[in-house]
Amino acid sequence: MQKFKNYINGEWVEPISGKYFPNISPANNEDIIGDFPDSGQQDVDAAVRAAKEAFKSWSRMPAPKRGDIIKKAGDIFVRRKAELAKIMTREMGKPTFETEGDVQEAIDTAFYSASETRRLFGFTAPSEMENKMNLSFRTPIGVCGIITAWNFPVAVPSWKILPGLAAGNTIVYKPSKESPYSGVIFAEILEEAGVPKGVFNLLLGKGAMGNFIVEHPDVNLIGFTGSTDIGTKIGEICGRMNKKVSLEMGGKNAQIVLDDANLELAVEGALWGAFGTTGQRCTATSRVIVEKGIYDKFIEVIADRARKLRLGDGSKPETEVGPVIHAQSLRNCQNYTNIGIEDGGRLICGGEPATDGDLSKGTFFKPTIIADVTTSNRLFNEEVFGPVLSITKAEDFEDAIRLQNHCEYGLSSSIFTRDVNKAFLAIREIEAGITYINAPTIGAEAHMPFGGVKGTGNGHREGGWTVFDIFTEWKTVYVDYSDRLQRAQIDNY
Ligand code: UN1
Repeated sequence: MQKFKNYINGEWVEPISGKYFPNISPANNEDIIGDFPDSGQQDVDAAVRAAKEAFKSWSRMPAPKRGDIIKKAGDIFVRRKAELAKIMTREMGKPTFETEGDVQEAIDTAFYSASETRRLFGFTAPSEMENKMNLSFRTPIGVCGIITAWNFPVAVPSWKILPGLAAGNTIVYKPSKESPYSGVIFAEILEEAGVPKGVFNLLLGKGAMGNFIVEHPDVNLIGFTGSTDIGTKIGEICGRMNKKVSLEMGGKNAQIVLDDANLELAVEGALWGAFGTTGQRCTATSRVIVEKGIYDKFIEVIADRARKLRLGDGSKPETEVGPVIHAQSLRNCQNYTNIGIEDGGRLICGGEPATDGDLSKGTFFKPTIIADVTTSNRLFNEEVFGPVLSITKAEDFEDAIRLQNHCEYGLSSSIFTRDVNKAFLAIREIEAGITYINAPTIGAEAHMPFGGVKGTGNGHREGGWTVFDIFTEWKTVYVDYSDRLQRAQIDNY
């Protein structure tokens, strides 16, 4: 069995404890991918020490020079795209066409972040006094602890790590224990691109190790993507320690379909939004809210299409939907299916694990649709993170918006309509960080702000130019060239 290593201070090293854990493919429980370090406090200490030391020189390197290295990382991601996608599919399950898209998102982020190093604009403003100049510019923060989930094992860490590096920070990165191999390749790519030693450090391990990163006094910022439960705990610790923290957590994203919508398109959108990545995206469509005039027709068409989706090993070209991540997730999908029905929903299709032939070796759950789900149904309100879609009937446009906003999360949203007025009203009224018009709730692009309102996050946006608000502090500078003491607010009034 291949043994993998951590990457600390420019070296590939074994965990100090000598402990490892196996990583098993969700498509085939006989396929053990390798043994990965089960890192602990001492490994975290070593990585943070290296990152703190490396910050001194990395933060002083001219930003465009850092950009050259990140651009090179993007080129290497291009070169290794197909190979990396295969590894990602093997360890987390989604079909290869999706993992290739995942790597592409990292490529886009690399090139965008690299270009931003020539554009990390500051602001100037007139001083209220004569012969004085007011400036402000972005400065890096220090050591950033990055903790991410397995569902986008390359794209999501790239959203944080690459702009974080571009801005002059150093990184201690803990990927999910379900996708450590993708983390190893990520580190290999940054190493080959010429990221100096200590600037980027990879620590493999389980959840408890993430805590050591969060609690480490020399880690200045935490960037987290994962469950609301864990994110909230991280937020509490960072609050207590006065650490900057960016949290990207759950979603219960809804797609609204109005009577005037292009029905075929709305069905296509819901299928991709709900069952793409086997429903395991924070942006996944988990609720469809359909206006009453086309409610029955919509259910008929989508059920027919959902039943025909081809489940299987993501490495096979014919596979449309891969496995869920592990047995616990499979139980969770079953549990929410049962809740959805017990709370008054009507099972339309799926609702059970898929076990035909080779599927029995993995953790597959049939694409599931439950209709007639009302706001009192727990399925309407709680995140499943799997291929379980609920459908709810709306009386009219206003009712659809009310149902959409009846939700503790606010990440993504969508509306299918041909009525331009209703589309614009929806943009204004929907409580979510992202709203799509005539497109599904998934599919954010790397150069646009990404994040949610309400229970989804804590007010930050990754992606685009806004990610630099996370990874930089503002330095304000006053230059007085009057050669006399000018007291603000006093001498000038
Ligand atoms: C996530 O599920 O954490 O918009 C990120 C999307 C993808 C990113 C999803 N580009 O669906």
